[in-house]
Amino acid sequence: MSAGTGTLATETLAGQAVAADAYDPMLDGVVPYPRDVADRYLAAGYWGDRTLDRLVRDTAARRPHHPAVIDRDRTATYAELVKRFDAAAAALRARGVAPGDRVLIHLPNVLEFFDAVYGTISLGALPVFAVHTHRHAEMEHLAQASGAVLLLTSRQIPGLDADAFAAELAARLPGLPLAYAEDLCAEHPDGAVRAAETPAPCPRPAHAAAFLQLSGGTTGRPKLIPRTHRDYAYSVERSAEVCGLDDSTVFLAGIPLAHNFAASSPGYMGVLATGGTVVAALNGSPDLVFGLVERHRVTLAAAVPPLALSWLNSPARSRYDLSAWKVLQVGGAKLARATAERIEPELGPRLQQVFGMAEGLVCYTGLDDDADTVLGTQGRPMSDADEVLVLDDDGRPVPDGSPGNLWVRGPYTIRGYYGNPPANAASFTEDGFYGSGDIVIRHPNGCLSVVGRTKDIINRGGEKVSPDEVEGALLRHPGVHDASLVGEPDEALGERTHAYVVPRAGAEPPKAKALRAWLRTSGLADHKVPDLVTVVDRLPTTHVGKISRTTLRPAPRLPQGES
Ligand code: OOB
Repeated sequence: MSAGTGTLATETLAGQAVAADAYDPMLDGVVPYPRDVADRYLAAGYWGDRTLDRLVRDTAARRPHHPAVIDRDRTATYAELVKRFDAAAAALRARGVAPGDRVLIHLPNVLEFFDAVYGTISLGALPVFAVHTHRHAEMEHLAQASGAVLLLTSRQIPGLDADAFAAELAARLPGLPLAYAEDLCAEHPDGAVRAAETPAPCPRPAHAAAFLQLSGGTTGRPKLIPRTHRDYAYSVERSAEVCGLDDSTVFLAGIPLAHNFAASSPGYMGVLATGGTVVAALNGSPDLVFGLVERHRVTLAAAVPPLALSWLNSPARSRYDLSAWKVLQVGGAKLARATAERIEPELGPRLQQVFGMAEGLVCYTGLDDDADTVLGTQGRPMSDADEVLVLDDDGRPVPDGSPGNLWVRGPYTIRGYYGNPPANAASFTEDGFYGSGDIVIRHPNGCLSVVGRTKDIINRGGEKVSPDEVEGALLRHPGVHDASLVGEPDEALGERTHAYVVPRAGAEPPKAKALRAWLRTSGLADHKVPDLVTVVDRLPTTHVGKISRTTLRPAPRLPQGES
């Protein structure tokens, strides 16, 4: 089953095989950091030698009996969690997964998510982070793009008939075996993992690629983002420091743990590296979240803006004791100032804005920043090694206070997507700066405000929707001649999706409700089904005949002074 592992030399470090060359990320298609830059990051201590499972194993050695993960009525202490990783790794190995293989992870926020992720990592294989709301259309793309050898899914995905989903995938992806993460530890219950079959913790060195994340901030289908152990470990540990985590932190994510925000900013990885407790919430509904905050004395929670708004507007909050809750992090999409202003007075916790991207850069507002900074900016880059440029369309720096395109380079920002030279040519400069497509204003104190996006992706409450993908799905409907999807301002979501559909001549014009139902059954994730559908006679075009999404959009999307 092994693919793309590169060559593992036999030099030995603490009994483990490591690559002789500490620069090669050991995965085809990964763009490495230039050697002189890597030397600088190593010498300055940004990069260390711990793998991501090692961060948790070290905590387990320090406080084995502390609760690490709580999922409903199940609590795993650190010692138990690490045993589960080893059992899961042994089960995966028994299924033929080898170091360097890719494993598609499709799990909600449950204890088994940790088995799947860290079991895969402990084996030296690479998780590919699908989101549990993805369905077969996304799975096919991700399986193909990553070359995954196994899909790990769950019987606990809300609203999904797991057996029917498995049967459908087996028919569409006959070459991709599927396993339930719930079976991994059952196949190798704690005591049954014999020393001989327990793989050594992660046989890959810290400079190797650790996993593939999905891009959220660009156009088209999600691209695969390779992160190395050492760059991600730095991002996680620096985040934990900036956010003031300690071993009394109790963290709850209202969003999927598979997303970069909930994973590393500081996310479950930051908490598990520091010695706190992660409370797994199956969804972000106010009653569930408030109940967990009260019961487990949650101190830190992470949400996207629409979720934060739903918590704010829920009458349920007065019924719960939320007094332990110190900080609410909001990120993933622009938080309206009016919402930001209500958080501390109405909900209790202090607000921390988080502006990040799976490609790397993460910015935080500080817990002691003044009100204008916390309410009106998305924070400052977390590392003094982040090189942030704000440039006009001709690549010239714009002064502080003026909007410009964001470009970034640094010790935890990737140098290229996985196996995707065209995307790299479009999004990276030759000297390694990543262009996020965000239009930002830098303030004199170094904080950034996000004011728009140059690219077309629609940010529907933190869920990124690609017009190309939805239009492609619409075009497969027999009654549709052409279609265009645009984002429109929406109070709750930030942006909602609006599909303009041209009916096929001679066919019965599709009805909005039926079309939306059809998209769902065609395998598109729920959040990608358009919020509004309007049937039109024709779509506006540019001078060269391309469909003009700009003309369809109801209002100018950028502040004055920009074009
Ligand atoms: C996070 O990561 P992605 O990869 O899903 O999306 C990145 C894009 C950014 O380029 C930006 O367009 C948008 O999402 N975004 C924000 C934002 N945070 C992200 N736009 C405005 N305000 C914010 N606070 O979304 C992500 C990764 C790590 C931490 C937090 C979010």
